[in-house]
Amino acid sequence: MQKIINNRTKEDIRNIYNTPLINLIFEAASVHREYHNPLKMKISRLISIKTGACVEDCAYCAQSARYNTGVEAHKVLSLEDVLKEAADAQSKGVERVCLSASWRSVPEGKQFENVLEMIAKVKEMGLSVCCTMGMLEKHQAEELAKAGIVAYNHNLDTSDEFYPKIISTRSYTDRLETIDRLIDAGVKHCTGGILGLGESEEDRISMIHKLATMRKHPYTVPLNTLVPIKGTPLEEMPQVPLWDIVRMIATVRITMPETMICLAAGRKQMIEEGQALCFLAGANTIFVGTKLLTTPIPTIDEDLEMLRKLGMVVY
Ligand code: SAM
Ligand code: DTB
Ligand code: SF4
Repeated sequence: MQKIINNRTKEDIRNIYNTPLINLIFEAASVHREYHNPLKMKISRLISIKTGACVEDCAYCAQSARYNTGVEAHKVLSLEDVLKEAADAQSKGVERVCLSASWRSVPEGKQFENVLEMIAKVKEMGLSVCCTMGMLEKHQAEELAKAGIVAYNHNLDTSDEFYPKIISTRSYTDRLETIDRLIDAGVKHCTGGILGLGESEEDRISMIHKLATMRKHPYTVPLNTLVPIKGTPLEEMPQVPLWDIVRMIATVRITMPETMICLAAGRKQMIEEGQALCFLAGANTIFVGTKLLTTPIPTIDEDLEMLRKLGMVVY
């Protein structure tokens, strides 16, 4: 087993990224089976506890209040509704849920206590819980650690250099600060990005470099491919070629061998054979259900059938 390295140079990452694809996939698949059981697929379900009306201007997002996307904003879900969705997921064999909120940063006071209660109650059902709710203060990260969440999703989305072209209402440094607070508090971070924002290959390499040189590698790297949303500045972006996604997954797998890789947004646009290549290259977790947050995904029955055909088992 190779050692876990977090001081690779950008040049190292670039060399791995530019390996001939057939060799890259083979190498990634080899690393993958040294560190993970290649037949195992973690499935989880997103529950959007607050949808839409977000004050941020992320150019890809259906939930930003700046764009006319047709997404209906709703107030924070009641505890009862959250538990209903969690029970529905559990009845289909899902063991993990991720509570998502369209907040710039996690609110203080009553609303935060409300979230902590949701986490506790969902855990009481025997499910494990992740969250993604925007930026966090130090004490909030500590409270979430106490609440016993599996991980907190907070993406870098792209490179430091390209970031201002996509989001102007917060900086890359803001994102990194929240990730630092999570690490300090002992909460695992789930940190990745999106392909297809108009970024260059160098931006993709730069994002992987940032992730692979964190003082702690992310517990999970979610890789999203842009689902173009009508009404956003990125509505006309072309579809990302499958090979780019596979190359990205393989590079993340080789540079962060212990990390889980989530094939997140974009699966609806992929054929099963394409997804199989992603799993071979190291992706080992997916979101299942009827939708992600606002966009469709394959049905859970379709997903379970695909995994059965591949001989994979869900947990
Ligand atoms: N509001 C929180 C935040 O920004 O951290 C959490 C939810 S936010 C929707 C989580 C991630 O979803 C974003 O960082 C982005 O990577 C991904 N995402 C959002 N809209 C997307 C889209 N249209 N296509 C692909 N990925 C998307
Ligand atoms: C992540 O990186 N991808 C998930 C999860 N973290 C929260 C969300 C994807 C959202 C895709 C667009 C939508 O459905 O609105
Ligand atoms: Fe808000 Fe998150 Fe969407 Fe950005 S990605 S607009 S912060 S919900």
